[in-house]
Amino acid sequence: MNETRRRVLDALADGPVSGPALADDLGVSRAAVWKHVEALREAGFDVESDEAGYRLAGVPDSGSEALEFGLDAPFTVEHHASIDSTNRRARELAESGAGDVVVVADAQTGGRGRLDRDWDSPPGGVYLSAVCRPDLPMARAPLYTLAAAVATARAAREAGVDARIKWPNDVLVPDEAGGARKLAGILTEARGETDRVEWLVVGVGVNVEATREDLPAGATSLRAEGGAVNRREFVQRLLAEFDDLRDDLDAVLPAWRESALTLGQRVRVETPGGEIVGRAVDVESPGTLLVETGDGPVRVTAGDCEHLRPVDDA
Ligand code: BT5
Repeated sequence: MNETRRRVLDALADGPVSGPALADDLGVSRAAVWKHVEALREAGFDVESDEAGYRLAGVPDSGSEALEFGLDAPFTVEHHASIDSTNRRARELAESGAGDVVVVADAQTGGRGRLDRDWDSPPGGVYLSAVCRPDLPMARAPLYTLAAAVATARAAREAGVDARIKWPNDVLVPDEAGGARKLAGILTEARGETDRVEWLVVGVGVNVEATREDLPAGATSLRAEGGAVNRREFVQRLLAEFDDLRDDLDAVLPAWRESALTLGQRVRVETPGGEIVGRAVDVESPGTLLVETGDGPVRVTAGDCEHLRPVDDA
């Protein structure tokens, strides 16, 4: 958001503040202050005014300025009510040199999962893609995916939903029947050379308001799980957690293990080289799953993982 707009917003939050005092403070005209206040109202901010001046009485749930206001991470936000895919838009921004931008949408018309699968993106969700330009060899890039999964699980738990991570990138909510439903998924895309990442786009899709009927089988949403649904707070918490972890990559694996649903479970992993069945015992840098099989330990770097219930566990 524009610097003057941000300062007006901060002053309103600390208000009441009169238009002339604010104009003086910011070194702009009263008409300029009025324009900023009107633009904020237009963006959904509740700005009250009386003889004492202007005062911020409410912040909308969504919108670029609302998402940036109070955000404890150095991202600028580009918000869309609806877009084809936030990852597609973020890649475009990355290619044009942008960094530390997050594209956020309330709905997507062409959301993508891994391997070009579809990501159902009904309105009322959180679909976001962060453009990062880390000083990192490509081999460590998967840590960003794990960091995003941890950040999402933590933000969901903060909202009152017991979210856990299934290797490598699914955020699930365990159910009473011993299964789990998918709350969120993560898709990371990157460009660079072996020794250096040029950019990373970390995309996160979270089901927030949707009912289970609106979602694919086996999916759930924060609302369906009885979570407190304030999309702005959720996005800000997720981004702040993600920002903390990307600044401290050594903390990612311990944090991932703490949130993991996969570790200790019998799993079947479909990998490009075939199927691996065994007990998932650990995750190693930069996100490799260690599976104890009948033939000894196997390290899996990529694949689709299924948690086996005792009945499948033949
Ligand atoms: C993922 O892929 O889980 C990564 C999803 C990433 C989506 C975000 S949204 C913001 C950004 N912009 C994009 O275009 N994408 C990213 P994968 O592990 O391949 O899982 C995909 C599978 O999950 C699908 O084949 C369905 O079975 C299932 N699925 C689709 N939509 C879902 C939803 N809304 N909730 C739960 N499961 C879903």
